[in-house]
Amino acid sequence: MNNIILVTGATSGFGKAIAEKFASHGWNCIITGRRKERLDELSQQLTAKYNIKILPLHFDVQVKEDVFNQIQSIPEEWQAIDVLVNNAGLAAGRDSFEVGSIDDWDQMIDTNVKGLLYMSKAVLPFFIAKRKGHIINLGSTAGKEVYTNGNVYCATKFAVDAISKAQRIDLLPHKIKVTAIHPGAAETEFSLVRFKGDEAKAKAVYDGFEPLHDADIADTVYYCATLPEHVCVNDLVITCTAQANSYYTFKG
Ligand code: NDP
Ligand code: 8X3
Repeated sequence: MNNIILVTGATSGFGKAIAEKFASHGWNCIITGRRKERLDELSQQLTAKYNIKILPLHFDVQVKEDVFNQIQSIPEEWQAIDVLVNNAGLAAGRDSFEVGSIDDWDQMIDTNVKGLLYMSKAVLPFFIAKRKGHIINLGSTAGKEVYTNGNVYCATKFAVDAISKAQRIDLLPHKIKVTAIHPGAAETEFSLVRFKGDEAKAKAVYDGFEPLHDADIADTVYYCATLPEHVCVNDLVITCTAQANSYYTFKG
């Protein structure tokens, strides 16, 4: 019987690399995202390359009804989920507070905070039934220190930090592990999304240093997910060597 991981936001960046990492180690993967073609393509690639099964689920984590309908109708053989990775998320804009877009704020709060809450709540009955499970939440260094013009994005990642701490306490009686992983700058589609398709602006974020790669985060998630049953990494901050925290990155 293969282990099962559910990773949200598997159409790009960390989520895609996490799915590939676990698939390469024989895990069956439930992969989610809004871009159906990318989910189907990844599904075909991973099943062809590794001897595993993939269940692609196409939905928006902001839509509460869709989250619960999709998770509650997972076929029985897929319900024995071992690990939930709440990875789907984004930054929208990097503007000073007084000029920030309220639509951007809503999208970040609805995805990074409410989406993570809905997904956790929807999957928990499966974990509670077997008194075992592992929630891995993607926070950020932005959830440890607020930086200039990070305002609402930072607030959503502070919320991920707080929710992870709360889940860890409340879910203790159910023997559920909760790990929060807080990466620094990593070159994925993150900045392209943040700057709404402006490639030059997105690329400039990583000028002059080597940022984290998506595979670094996939390796870290895999490490945390495969520790012995009595061991849990609670809180992990990971940056590239050139970065100390949200403020200090050595470029050049
Ligand atoms: P990418 O933009 O490469 O990937 C984001 C993923 O999230 C995509 O698969 C996207 O899928 C999914 N997603 C976004 N919104 C939704 C939604 N409403 N419903 C469902 N899926 C959604 O970024 P990263 O891989 O870099 O980011 C992954 C996570 O890591 C995010 O939570 C981000 O905040 C966090 N992070 C990123 C860092 C970085 O520097 N890259 C550093 C620290 C944390 P689709 O568009 O198909 O729905
Ligand atoms: C992503 C890293 O520094 O752009 O969470 O906020 S940062």
